[in-house]
Amino acid sequence: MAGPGGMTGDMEGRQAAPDENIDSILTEDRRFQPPASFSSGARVRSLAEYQALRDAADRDPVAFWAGLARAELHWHKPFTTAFDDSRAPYYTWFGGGLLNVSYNCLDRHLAGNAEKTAILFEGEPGDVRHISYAELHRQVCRFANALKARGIGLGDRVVIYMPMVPEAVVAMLACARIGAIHSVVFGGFSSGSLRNRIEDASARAVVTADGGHRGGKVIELKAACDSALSEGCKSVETVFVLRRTGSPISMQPGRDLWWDEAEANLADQCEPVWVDSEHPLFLLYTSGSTGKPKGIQHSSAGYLAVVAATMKWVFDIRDSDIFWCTADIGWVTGHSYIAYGPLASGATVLIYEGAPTVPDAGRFWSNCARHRVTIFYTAPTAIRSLMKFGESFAARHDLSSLRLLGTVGEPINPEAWMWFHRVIGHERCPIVDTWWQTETGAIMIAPVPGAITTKPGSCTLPLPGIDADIVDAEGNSITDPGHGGELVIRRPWPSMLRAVWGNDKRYRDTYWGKFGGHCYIAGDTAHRDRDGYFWILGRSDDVLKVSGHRLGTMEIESALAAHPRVAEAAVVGKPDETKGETIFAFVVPRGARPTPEAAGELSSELRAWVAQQIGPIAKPEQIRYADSLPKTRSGKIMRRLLRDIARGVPITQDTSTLENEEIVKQLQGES
Ligand code: 7RM
Repeated sequence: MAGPGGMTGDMEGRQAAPDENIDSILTEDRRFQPPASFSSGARVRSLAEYQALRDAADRDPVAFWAGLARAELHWHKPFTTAFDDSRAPYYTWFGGGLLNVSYNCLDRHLAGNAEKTAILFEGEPGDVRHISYAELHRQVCRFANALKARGIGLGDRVVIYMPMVPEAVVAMLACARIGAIHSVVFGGFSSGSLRNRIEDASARAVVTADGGHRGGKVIELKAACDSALSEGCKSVETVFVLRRTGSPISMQPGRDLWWDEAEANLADQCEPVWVDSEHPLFLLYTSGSTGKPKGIQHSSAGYLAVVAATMKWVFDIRDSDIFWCTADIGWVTGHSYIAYGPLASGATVLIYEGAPTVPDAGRFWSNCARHRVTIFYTAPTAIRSLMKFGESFAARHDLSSLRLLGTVGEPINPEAWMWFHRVIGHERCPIVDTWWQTETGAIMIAPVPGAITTKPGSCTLPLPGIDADIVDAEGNSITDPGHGGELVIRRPWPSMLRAVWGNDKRYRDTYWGKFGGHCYIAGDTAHRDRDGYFWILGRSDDVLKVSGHRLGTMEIESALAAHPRVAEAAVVGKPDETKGETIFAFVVPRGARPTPEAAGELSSELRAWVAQQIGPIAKPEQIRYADSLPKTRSGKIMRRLLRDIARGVPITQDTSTLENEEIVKQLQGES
């Protein structure tokens, strides 16, 4: 599968040997200039214009961001202190200012654009709805009033566990309207994961649905919610339940309320609560290198300002665009580029409920054609899996409305990039490969499409104001082409995370704990090429990206270890052509190692167990059993050895210190 540049998907994978990557990057010589027709009408039209923006930001970053925040947002009261680093790394932005995020996403568009479609919805079964800004405003106000009627107010946490329907966005904006803090939990997470998140945030309310449509099946959200709430979760007073699938569910009197009944007779006007710039807009739990996901806390003003700016810089958003981001609302991509970015921009956003392969592998292209999508933003894993079905599915649909394509979530291998470019973009649409994280809030490194020449597999250059760098172990900048290091951002920016909910130390240590502070550590490794372009190699910590979903190896290990038949477990990622990575688990069983026949059965049981503990996305693809795990003298699991074993490549580590070398054979499945 090597492309003309000789680069394979594998080499792009996490923690591939640095020299393999260097070779591949140095030999990828394809270049794609912004089409003149695109540049001429773009918001940023040339390299010079991009450079001027960057220079202005570098000369005086605080003044740059302050100007941007004034331009992008409606302020109820202007801010007085653009940036405060006196409590570093607990930085604050736009102090003294008051605003409301839902006002910025709705009310300010009503004067000129009330009847413009805000949300264009298509359910998996094919039901379509057009919701105007005026109608969305009414829905948000009504639901905000329903939250208030149940005592929810400023600073209260509300967990949203919903299918991909417009009401998920309505619930988010309703929280923002009254200053409640939402925490959206991905609908693919299990009741156990939901419970942990409810408890960590002490949520007062949960918003869910009877179910959702996905992959031709009904996802039973309310049932999962009931099971989560059956233990602990004492903070939850109300569960709002949207009718979506009509599936039979049970309602607990006093606690559970149907969405429509909760808002019956309530006004469709609701005064926005003006909050401080730094008031938390949301928490979003994400995996790190410990067993416990962290509640990433975002601000109101700084977050929205940069998200709105990136809609212009990266997506070149215009009034006539139909913008479609295929992410789930439960991930940060859905927060920033389904809900807040498009709506703050007054754009029309398509929300699609279901799977890409229902009724067939042409569903994405059919959606693009029927809704005249102009900007299409998706994940490399989705592109790779649709590529496998061939070109005929895309050929059957009219993709002429598309003008810009984007990717996010993991490195894209040049082969998939080229397919996206040719088969979907008809060699006409620039591709923006966008690097960012839950923690960064908005896109940080990506081509500005009218200005930057792209190279397949590179996210190119940092956006204006973003001081991205690659450093060695001492924090020194690495500029030599082909030398990898830690990806960092050298100064704070407004949409950065503000906290890890309830854990200031984890925030400080994880993100700012090295290189003398003031330097944000992303947890990724990267290289720069001769042109200064960034090439992301993968994570430098124990975080996996499986089909674009972020998971921690430790989380999966602790789920496995909680099973009565498991004594110990180690999980590593194995590069995969379609999914990016798959989960490979090494398990030390309690008692004797299972016979080959019994192993199959135990593995099915463990996979089901992990699905129940975390969610189906966390199921190990492969499980191997051994009498013990390989450890260093200090007792650390030798993960690099396990990764080599999972890949099936020759072992390069010294295994002579292992107490029992026979273990390696067991782990390799040979004895
Ligand atoms: C937006 C999102 C973050 C991690 C990040 C990287 C990886 C994201 C790209 C990428 C290569 C990209 N948030 N990542 N985008 N790697 N190229 N364009 O995905 O918090 O879920 O994950 O995803 O490893 O650290 S996330």
